[in-house]
This record gives sequence, C-alpha cells and structure tokens, in this order.
Amino acid sequence: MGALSTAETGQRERSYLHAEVETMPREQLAQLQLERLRATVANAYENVPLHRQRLEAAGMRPADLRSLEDVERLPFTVKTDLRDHYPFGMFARPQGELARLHASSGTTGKPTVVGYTLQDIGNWADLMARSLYSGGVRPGDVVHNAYGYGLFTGGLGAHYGAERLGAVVVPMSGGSTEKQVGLIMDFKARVLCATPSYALAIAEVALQQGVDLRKSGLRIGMFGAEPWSAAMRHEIEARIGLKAVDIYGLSEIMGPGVACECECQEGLHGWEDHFLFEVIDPESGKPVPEGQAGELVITTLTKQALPMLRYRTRDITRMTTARCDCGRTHARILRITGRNDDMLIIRGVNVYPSQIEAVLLTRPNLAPHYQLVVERKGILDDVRIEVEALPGVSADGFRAIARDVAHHIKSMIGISTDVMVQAPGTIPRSQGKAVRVRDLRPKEI
Ligand code: DLL
Repeated sequence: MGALSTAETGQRERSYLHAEVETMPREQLAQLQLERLRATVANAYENVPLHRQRLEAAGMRPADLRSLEDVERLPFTVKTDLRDHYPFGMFARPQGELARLHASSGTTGKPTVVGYTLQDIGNWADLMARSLYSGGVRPGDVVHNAYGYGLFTGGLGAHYGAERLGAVVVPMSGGSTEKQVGLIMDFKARVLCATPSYALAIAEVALQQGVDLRKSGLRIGMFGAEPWSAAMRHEIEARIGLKAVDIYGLSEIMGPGVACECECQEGLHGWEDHFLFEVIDPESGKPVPEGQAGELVITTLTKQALPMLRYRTRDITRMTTARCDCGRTHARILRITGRNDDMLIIRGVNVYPSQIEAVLLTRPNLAPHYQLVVERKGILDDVRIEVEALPGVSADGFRAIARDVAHHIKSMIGISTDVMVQAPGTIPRSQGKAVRVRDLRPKEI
C-alpha cells in the first residue's frame, strides 16, 4: 500500500512545489517585486500607447519607481480600457510573439480579449501547478477537469497546471454531466476541478444515477471562478466527501491560479512573486488599512504580452500578511465576498448574493440551489428569493420554509424579502459560473 497522504492522516503538511519562493522572507519578496514592477512599467510604457499616455499625464516614468509604495502613483486600469482597445490595443507584444488568446464575454458589448506569449503560458502553468500543489494535489493524481475548455481560462489553465505538476488530466470540460459521473468513478479521479455550483450539480446527477460520490476516490476539489460562501463549502464537502479548496483568478490578469488556498483553508495565498496586490476604497481609490474590506487591485509583475498596471478587479475582499500555518509567506486574500457589480442595494442596505447564500444554507429542508430576482416596485428595488425544497417536503412545508427563510434573512441581513419555495429540480443548474441574480429592473439608457 502507498504512503497515506496528509489529507488522510489529518496532519498538516509543510511541503511546497516552489519552496524557495513560496517561503521567501517578505523583505526579499518585496525586493523581487520592486525589480519586477520596474520592468513591467517599462514594458507598458514602451509598448502600450495607452499606458504611456497615462503615465506621462501622471508625470511618471519607469525610473521614478523607487519603492513599492510608489505603485500608488501609477494610474489605474479598468475593464473598459480593454474593451475600448478591442481586440489587441493593450498588448505589449506584436502578433508574431503571441502564443494564445483567451476572451471573456461580458453581458454587454464586446468581449475582453487577453493575450499570452509562450513565456506567459509557461508562468501560468507554473502558478497553476503551485496552486494545485498547495491545495493538496500531487503528481500522479487523476485530475478530472470540469472547467469549460475554450475561450474561458478555467479549462486550459487547470489543464496546463495539472500537466506541469505531473498529474494525469482528464480534459472533460463542462456539460454531459452523467458521463462525468461515470468517468470520475471509472478513472478513480482524486481531484475535481469545477466551479462550486457545477460540482454540486455533478453530485446531484450522481445521486440520481444511484452513485454516492462520497464513496468515490475524490478527495480534493479545486473550486473557483464564482463567489461561494463558507456555508457552501461545508455543503459541498459534506455532499461529495472531499476537501473543497478555493482558487481565484481572472483572465485580465492571467486566469485561474492568481491566488489559491493551502491546506489550512484560511485564505488564498496571492502569488506575490508574479503579482502586486492592493486593497483600495472603491470610492476614494485610496488604500484601506490591512484587514479591512475593499476592492482588490492587481498589478502583474511578469506578464509580457499584457502587462496590467493597477487593474481594478471590482472584487471585494480583505487581505492579511499574517503568517500562515503552512509556512508560506505570501499574503492571503480572504474569500471574495462578491463583485461590486453584483452588489444589490435593497432599501438602502448593501447586499451581496453570497450573504443571502450563507443564510439559506443554514436553513433545514432546503436544497443548495437558489436565484435572486431583482425587480423595481415603484421607486424601490425589491428582491425575491427563489429556493428549492429538498425532495419529500409537502406543500405546507413550503410555506413554513418560506416564513423561516424570510425571518432569518430579515434578522441576519436586515432586509425584507419575498421567498418563493419551489419543487426540487426547478432552479436552473449551472455548468460553469452560476447565474445567481436575475435582474428584471428596467435598463437605464
Ligand atoms: O473565472 C478564472 C478562474 C477559472 C478562476 C477557474 C478560478 C477557477 P474570469 O472568467 O475572467 O476568470 O472571471 C474572473 O470571477 O474577477 C471574480 O469576480 C470571479 N472569481 C474567480 N475566482 C473566484 C473565487 C476566471 N475563487 C472573475 N471566488 C473574478 C470568488 C471568483 N470569485
């Protein structure tokens, strides 16, 4: 029999894929960041007209960066910059030096296109391999990759990382859920890569086929690409019988693997040798004190084809540089609460869907599937929560659940909501990023 992994023995492991850099003292890490920041700003200044114009307008030249704090003097970059310079206007390398393009389709307008040189792809594979390893994946593990392949960065990002690590990848992509279940069982996958909502959908289809994934070989889930609450983590861990690890990333910066949890599961290590992280007040643009919530801003430090200066992610989080039990020195992003764009203002109260999710998952007789429907009633916004009862609950039970949920949302979040309990299987299941909000408010013109 092979040696038991630490996940099985319950001990905390201290082993790293890139030990030297993952445990580098923070002063040394800061020095490395400063050197790389200078090179990145030079790359942006010399090769991207938009960055040059903005840097000149701010009176900044690459040589003016004397310390890491000087990053605050750099102008921000936002998503619309990429759209306004569609498709390749922000690339710092000519087409002949590119190796790959990815794109994300927004809900409106043109997609956001991102490009990579071969070296960018190599760094990405390294960071994804590091992320998978820190989550507990090991060479030789069968990795069932249910992130979508294609223009979305999830599929190919996880694929290259798993290969780089020496794992055995099953390039499944999203969809054909019944087939996914069969292959997970037959190939004895140890690792599942998927969005958290799709992982739940796979578990549900498995049960319908009479397969209990808790009895499968799955031990680790590398879940990300959408916000999910701690309560959702517990739900998934209980239903599939694995350790659910949070992984973060975005295509504008690279793709998955910008930050990832270690086996301590107490925040996601942001890989600071390749990225510079800041948390700012979204209103004032000024940094918030460490530990306070704000918008995550990321500067790439090694990207050749698409250097990004102070990219405003619109993701809301907190960061800490406190030491982690795993021994890694890289700062941690604490769970992404949600995106600025997804924040609902209900009767003056700011609410993220994940806060509502956290309450829903504590209530009995509810399935972990929900949607929020936002409507305009007069001049006020109104939210209806559509949830699903577990199989076997009676119609009277539906009414009792609705009252119970409304009561708990009111007392925990402070908003009054309509709760609509529906029959099992009614809420659409996701195959990638779940749609949590249906916004029926009239569009502003
Ligand atoms: O979702 C990359 C990715 C793929 C990350 C697979 C993790 C796993 P985009 O499609 O560009 O890239 O979407 C990026 O998704 O700004 C966040 O709002 C959200 N997001 C990504 N990971 C997480 C996470 C990929 N772990 C956007 N928690 C980001 C919460 C996440 N939100």
